[in-house]
Amino acid sequence: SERYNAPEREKYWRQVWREQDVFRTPEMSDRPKYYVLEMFPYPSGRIHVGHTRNYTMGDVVARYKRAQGYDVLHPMGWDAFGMPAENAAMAKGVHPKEWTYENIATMRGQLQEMGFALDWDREFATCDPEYYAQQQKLFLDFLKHDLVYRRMARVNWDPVDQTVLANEQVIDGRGWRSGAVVEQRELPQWFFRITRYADDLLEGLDTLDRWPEKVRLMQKNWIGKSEGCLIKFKLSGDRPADAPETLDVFTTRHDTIFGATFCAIAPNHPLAQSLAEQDPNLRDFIAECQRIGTSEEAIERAEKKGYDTGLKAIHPFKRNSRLRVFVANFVLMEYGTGAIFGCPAHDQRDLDFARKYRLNVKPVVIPDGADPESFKIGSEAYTGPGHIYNSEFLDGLSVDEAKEKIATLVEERGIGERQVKFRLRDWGVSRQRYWGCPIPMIHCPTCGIIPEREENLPVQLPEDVSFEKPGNPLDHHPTWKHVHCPECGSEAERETDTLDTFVDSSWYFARFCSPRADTPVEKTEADRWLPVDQYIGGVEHAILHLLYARFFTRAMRDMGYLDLEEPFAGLFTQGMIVHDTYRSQSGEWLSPDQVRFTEDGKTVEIDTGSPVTVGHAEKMSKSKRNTVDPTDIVERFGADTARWFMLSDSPPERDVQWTDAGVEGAWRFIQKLTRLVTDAADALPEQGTPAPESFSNPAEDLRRASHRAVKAVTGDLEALRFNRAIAQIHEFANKIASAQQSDWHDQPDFAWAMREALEFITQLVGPIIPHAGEECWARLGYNSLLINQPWPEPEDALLIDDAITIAVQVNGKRRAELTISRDAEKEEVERAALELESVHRALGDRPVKRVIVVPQRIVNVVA
Ligand code: ANZ
Ligand code: ZN
Repeated sequence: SERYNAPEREKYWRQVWREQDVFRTPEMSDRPKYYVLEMFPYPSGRIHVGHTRNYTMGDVVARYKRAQGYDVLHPMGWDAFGMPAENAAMAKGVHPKEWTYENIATMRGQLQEMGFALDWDREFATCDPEYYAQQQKLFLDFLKHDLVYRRMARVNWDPVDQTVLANEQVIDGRGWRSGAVVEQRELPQWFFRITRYADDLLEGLDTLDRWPEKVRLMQKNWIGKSEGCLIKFKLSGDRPADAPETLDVFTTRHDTIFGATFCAIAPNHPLAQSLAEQDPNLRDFIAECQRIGTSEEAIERAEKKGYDTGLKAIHPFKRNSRLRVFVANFVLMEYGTGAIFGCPAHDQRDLDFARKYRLNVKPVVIPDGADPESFKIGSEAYTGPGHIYNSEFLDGLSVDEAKEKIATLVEERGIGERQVKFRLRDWGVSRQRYWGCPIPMIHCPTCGIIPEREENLPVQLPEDVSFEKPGNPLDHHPTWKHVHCPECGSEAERETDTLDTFVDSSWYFARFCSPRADTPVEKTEADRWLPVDQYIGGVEHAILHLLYARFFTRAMRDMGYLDLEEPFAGLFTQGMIVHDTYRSQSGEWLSPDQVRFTEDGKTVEIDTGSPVTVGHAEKMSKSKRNTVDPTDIVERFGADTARWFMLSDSPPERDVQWTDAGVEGAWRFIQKLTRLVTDAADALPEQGTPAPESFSNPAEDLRRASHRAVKAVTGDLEALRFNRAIAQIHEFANKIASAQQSDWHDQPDFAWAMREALEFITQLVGPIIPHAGEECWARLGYNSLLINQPWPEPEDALLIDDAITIAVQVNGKRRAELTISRDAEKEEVERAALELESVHRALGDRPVKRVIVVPQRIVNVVA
């Protein structure tokens, strides 16, 4: 038969869907709801196949749940603020707004081409003033609830570009664009008080049983709850006049207190700062430390360095032991108290430091059973379990017992206390950028910093901005920031910082419930749809985005907007699509159409014939020229081919290798499926023909395969095992194909079973390759759309592996047949027999006296 022209037919089906408005979210009903969401894209230019795998998974879930009878919400939008738009403005002179909305238009078209069942009426971009107006409203609510504040904070400052840089824009201590050595500056910054929810965010993780374990663990570590102890060390030596008498350290290993051999403070600790006033060398050292940057990773990687202040800290339990006090680059001001006692034997950083400055290494914890004489610390600190020794009154105690003892003593003596610290910091949301949500605050010389009035929202971005001068265009706009104070009317200035784009993505999922509301969310709609039942996205967002969204949900709950804590009940993190890369001998990246494969298995450049270096399975990136544009695939093979291919072979959480062979394989399957349906269609009974009384063996056999396929694929889709669902469907298709080899159409029962099989396979592929699904459904004679069909339900009797059929009698008269597993227990056979409709009828009102079961033969119900 004729080939199925996918690209052409797909266009037709998409038009039918559009005309019948089938993707519209249903009105409120009694049906259960299901909210499926994929992390919304950044409109960078074009959709990339890597994205489409993610959206295909979401689409399969959305279509499957819809068939299961759920009201499904499946929206799409754009995470549209951010640096790349400004970079494009600087590089190409396009306005960020124009650049962004043009990209959105292109990418929307590409997503529509993939046939995703998305409710486009709910679309929005975070740079739409309607969206950020509501975000500004939320900001003001946060302010009222004391969830926003302003304080000085360190930022990376690029002295050439005159701009603040994000940590990831600092590369080896230099500005990513200017190449200038980055400085640390203190600037007033806005913060969200996420730490108020630290405990709550931690505890909530336990309820997220449909999240990957590794993501929960990453969040847990990020929040980083530590139960420890604050200990005050008396200072001696030449202390600056304004310095306190004690050095407060935070430790989680107070059991190792007798192993302390030095103390260290952060370069920006107040004590370091005041010492530096008198000491130019220390000033230089501090400046050097600050060049490492503010990111924890950078600090972790840097070589451990210190500067001896000359001060001494007196050991709290050993009066005659005086510890040197260093300023050290590995101590962070932002954690604990910004000061530590160092115990080199049991902490690796301390050990590296001690080796460098020739400090004492004194082990105080020894593994149980080890010999104290021969137990030595080499280049690795001992951080394992054991008991305490070399520690006077602590000797012999376990680590936990020793901690308990020290904490109690410290509290009794008033030289410290038990403390819980979190690694989690408040969230700095200020960005000195143009293309972001303006912070709705006003600086008045008389009234201070006050909120813009709600009725004046949104504080809209000006469009006439210039990117010629370095720095924040909002700041040097001639008029925008000049306003009158809403309180006193005097001349005032708008805040020119905009919000971190992570703010935009922290509540968009809630906005989708009522995207046009003139409040951030409409309560009834949010109550109807939230939480998101299935969220799908990249593991790169496992920490910040998800944590911020969880924070926003809690904050919005406390402000009365929402009635839940956890925004995402189910989370799935998908793997990437990877692709070979090709590099010429001179090191240039080549695109796949510049190379060919020789017969003896080499890869060569088409133009020159010279050999090419192949990089296997690398992440797709424009610079390596190994990206695949979904539009090319859609035009050549059809969207279904791309959809089928991306979910085949690899488990969805793993990476999948993009190969031409794989794409062709998917295309061939779709051809095979449509051929199976088309070739059989004319010989099938009419749709809706009642089932024959009984089935011959080959027909029965086909029916079993059909019902088993339904059962198996359902289970796989429920568990998001798309590749396994596809494998089951392949097997089922082979079964149908071999059944079609026989003379099935002459036998009405077999023909009936064939229709059933073809309907089932069409329904099963529907969520994955929806265009081909509609095509087959129509070829099976239906005028209705497949997308509106309920999901098929397998008959239990046909699922039984080794089934037999036995007669059921009532008072000795044959009344029914029972199909049941050959090795069913007597009780099971009895129960199944009594459930039969015809047995009920035969019994009427008479009570059952006895049931006689002859296994594998007969059941007699005696009334
Ligand atoms: C003494 C000690 C001995 C420590 C030992 C560890 C091992 P967690 O558990 O992650 O909370 N620390 C405290 N404040 C710090 C800061 N601002 N910058 C860098 N390090 C800091 O980490 C707590 C431990 O990290 C503390 O316990 C402290 O070192 C260090 F064998 O105190 B410990
Ligand atoms: Zn004022």
